[in-house]
Amino acid sequence: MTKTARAFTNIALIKYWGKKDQELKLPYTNSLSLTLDRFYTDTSSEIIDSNKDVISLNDTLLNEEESKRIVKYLDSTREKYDFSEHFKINSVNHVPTSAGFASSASGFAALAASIDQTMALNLDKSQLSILARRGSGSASRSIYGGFVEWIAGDNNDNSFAVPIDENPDIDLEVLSAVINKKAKKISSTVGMEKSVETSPFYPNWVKLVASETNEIKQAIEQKDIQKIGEIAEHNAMSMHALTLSAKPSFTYFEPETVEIIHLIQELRQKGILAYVTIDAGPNVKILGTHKSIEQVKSYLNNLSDVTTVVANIGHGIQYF
Ligand code: 2P0
Repeated sequence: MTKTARAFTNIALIKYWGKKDQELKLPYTNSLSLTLDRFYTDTSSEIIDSNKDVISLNDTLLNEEESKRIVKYLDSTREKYDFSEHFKINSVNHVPTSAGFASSASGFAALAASIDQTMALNLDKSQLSILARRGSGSASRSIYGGFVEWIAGDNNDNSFAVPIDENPDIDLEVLSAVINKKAKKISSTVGMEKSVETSPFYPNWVKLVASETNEIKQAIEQKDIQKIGEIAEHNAMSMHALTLSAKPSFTYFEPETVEIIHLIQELRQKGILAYVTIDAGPNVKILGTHKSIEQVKSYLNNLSDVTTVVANIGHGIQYF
């Protein structure tokens, strides 16, 4: 019977933004994330008697061009683990684009876990994280639940995620505010490359991430949501400062992004505990408590062209 691997998406509180090795996906810095419960990818794989992989996404067969990134990934996995089998892969994303999250983190984590199962590679969690990382950097963190740190490392074998607290007892929720607008997209892969190459602030970013990673780990241990929020917001804004200071300058922000940032700052002045974090797109994720997120939601629902969805803390890889 074919088993299915399920991986949940994660939101970075300390962002991964820049690679020192493109091919291996080795980052310049550590990063730290929270795995979320609402959005996940289910992937199953079976060995087929063919020399070509057959890939379906959301029950639709992908053509050669669309399958390219996954086939390349499978080729490197075959080489690394020295097997020649090809697969029929079915991946179903429960990460609606309308929820404002990218699916590459949960997608490659679920794919890595599925291949591990089907080929009985018996990888431990660190090896699984390495395998997921080769597909997409942020996927390395989706192996675990709760708070997770990806240790940058300096070679293929020592760049993987470690759990910080998989089941934290903390009243922390994430509200995704999705801006219903099709913006011109600069992929995160390209965006981080441009930032590394051209932003004069990049060396400072590397230093900042080192200190903020230590600070946020203390705040997590102390279950200090205000401190977690302050650090995460500052880290996200600093990442976006790298895009604004690139040559040529670019930004993922849309007018509505800035409008929501201002709204959250105003709500904080009214005593509502809420902080923003933003990835390589215009949508805003808001960190807060169950109570404060309910309050934020009611304000955001007054904005046109913005939809909201709330997530709680999620699990690591599951199989069924
Ligand atoms: C993160 N992002 O830490 C950062 C913050 C987006 C902004 O990881 O090139 O799809 O495949 O390794 O993992 C998104 O980048 O990039 C990302 P690749 P990935 O979550």
